[in-house]
Amino acid sequence: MPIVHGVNASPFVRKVRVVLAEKGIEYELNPVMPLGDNPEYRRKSPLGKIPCFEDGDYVLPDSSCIAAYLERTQPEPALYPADAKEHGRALWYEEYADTKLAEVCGTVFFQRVVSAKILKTGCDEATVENAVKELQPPVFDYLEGEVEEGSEGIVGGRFGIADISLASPVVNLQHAGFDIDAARWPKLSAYVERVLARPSYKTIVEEERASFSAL
Ligand SMILES: N[C@@H](CCC(=O)N[C@@H](CS)C(=O)NCC(=O)O)C(=O)O
Repeated sequence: MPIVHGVNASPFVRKVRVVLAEKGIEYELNPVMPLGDNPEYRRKSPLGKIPCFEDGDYVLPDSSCIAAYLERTQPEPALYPADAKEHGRALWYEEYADTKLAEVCGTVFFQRVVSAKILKTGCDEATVENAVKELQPPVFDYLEGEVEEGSEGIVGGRFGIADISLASPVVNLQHAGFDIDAARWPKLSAYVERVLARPSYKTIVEEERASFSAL
């Protein structure tokens, strides 16, 4: 059975797990923590980051690489658009989610959950406030303008890799006790809610909530 190395609090691990769930691929989760210095893991994931995927003698780090690989090995259900322009847009939203959105949601998650509850080194509330008031709004404004009301997917109205990628960092925001304000960003908030209501997401997020509520 394939192995996903990484812990489920990571938006990138979650993204890969949702891709696997959507494609109905069974796997084992090996809870490798980020920022470790295990030389054996470094050989598999040279940047030392999670997730890393392993299937027999095939090893592949990086959530985007893993998702693209899985699309080739198990094409159904398709998670990438067939149309070239839509495919390009899907990759763009994936990139935006993995960089900018993950950063503005991750800052809050790091302070409120990782630092305060796991490392027990306290929460820098000024950093949290800056993220919520200054860093997140322009990102949410941009996405609010990109999402079509009531659509299942941000690209062509069809669910796929862009939606999986965009919803994942928002789960970290929710774990930290925040969310996208539905009054200010109604289309984006409802869209993320629809994505997170899918069975693939629901199962994984419920499992995560149970582990976080124990902290
Ligand atoms: N582009 C990578 C990003 C992965 C990533 O940044 N993972 C974080 C955990 S959420 C990590 O392992 N950080 C440890 C480090 O940067 O050394 C992906 O999509 O998989």
